[in-house]
Amino acid sequence: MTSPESEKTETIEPVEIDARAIKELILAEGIDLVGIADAKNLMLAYPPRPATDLMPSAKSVIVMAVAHTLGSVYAPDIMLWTRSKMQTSRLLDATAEKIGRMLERKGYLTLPISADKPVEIFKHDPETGGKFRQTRTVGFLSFKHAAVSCGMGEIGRNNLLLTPQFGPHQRLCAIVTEAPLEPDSRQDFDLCTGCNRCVDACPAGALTPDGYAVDPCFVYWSLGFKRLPPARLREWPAYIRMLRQHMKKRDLLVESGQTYITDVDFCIECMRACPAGERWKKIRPKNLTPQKSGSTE
Ligand code: B12
Repeated sequence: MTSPESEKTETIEPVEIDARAIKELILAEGIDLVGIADAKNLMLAYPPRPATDLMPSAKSVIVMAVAHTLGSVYAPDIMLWTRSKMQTSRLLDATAEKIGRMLERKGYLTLPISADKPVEIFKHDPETGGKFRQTRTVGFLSFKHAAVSCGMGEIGRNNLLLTPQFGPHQRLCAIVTEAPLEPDSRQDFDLCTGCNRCVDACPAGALTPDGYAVDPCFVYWSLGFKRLPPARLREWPAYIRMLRQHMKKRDLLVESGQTYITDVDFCIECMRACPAGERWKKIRPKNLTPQKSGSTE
């Protein structure tokens, strides 16, 4: 029996599954960058999240990137960027599902991993069992590290993937598959000049020239708070003062409704401040003022 579905897909699906054909299909969907990494040779970070933990028979990891619109990056209110970010995620996720189903029709088990949540949530340190001061989250696969593994870019001082084309301004997604696709090799780039604009722009003090601290970043990104929950008794008065300041201007109930619907973020200053990205040289506005967000005092 021939179904309309199979008639339609036969004309667009490659006969042979190879890296070039898959990349062409993906780019034709509107994806800006695509690379392929060897699933058994991924660069890992801490905590390590190997692709073979997700699929022991995995051979390849396809990494895709969609650039944000620069207008949304420079928008006066972060909510405008957040909405635009959702659309980049949708394009990535829809393409990952489409390619995933196509690869499975060809006989290769395939797992698309969303550009967005879910993430694994840790209240306790898996090594020591001790309670973290601040809950930590980790992706099922690190897209940044997968992207570095296939020569798409480097990780900059802002702890983000920088590509020669778009600097840090792209959203990422990946597909883990049994399909044996020729991997792209890692490359050396010199995209991060160490200018420290991201360090200066970080409202939470999470970035320093020496590195990135996840806890203050998480607390600011999710709640707009510049202070971590108090670890000592003497830190409580300042923390309560900060909460009262926020409560004077904010309505957390209304905000959380909006956050659940549109996945509002509180901060992208480390991305915005970064001058890397060749494609945008001509259209990048000269002045960058901090974006208004729910937490702006
Ligand atoms: C969880 C998460 C967050 C969390 C935690 C960040 C973190 N680094 O852990 C929070 C909410 C804070 C966050 C913030 C941001 N994120 Co984020 N985030 C992710 C997500 C889902 C997983 C990150 C991850 O697991 N990385 C792997 C770990 C191993 O590497 P790492 O990030 O370098 O390492 C940190 C953790 O391991 C953590 N850590 C340290 N010890 C421990 C111990 C335990 C037990 C745990 C769980 C974690 C942990 O701290 C490390 C740094 O020291 C990814 C999507 C994905 N699946 O990759 C997006 C992603 C990395 N985020 C992205 C972005 C854009 C942002 C923000 C700008 C916020 C925003 N508005 O979008 C900021 C930037 C922060 C920064 N400068 O790094 C983009 C980056 C795009 C790019 N160009 O690189 C991604 C790839 C999403 C996407 N689909 O494109 N993010």
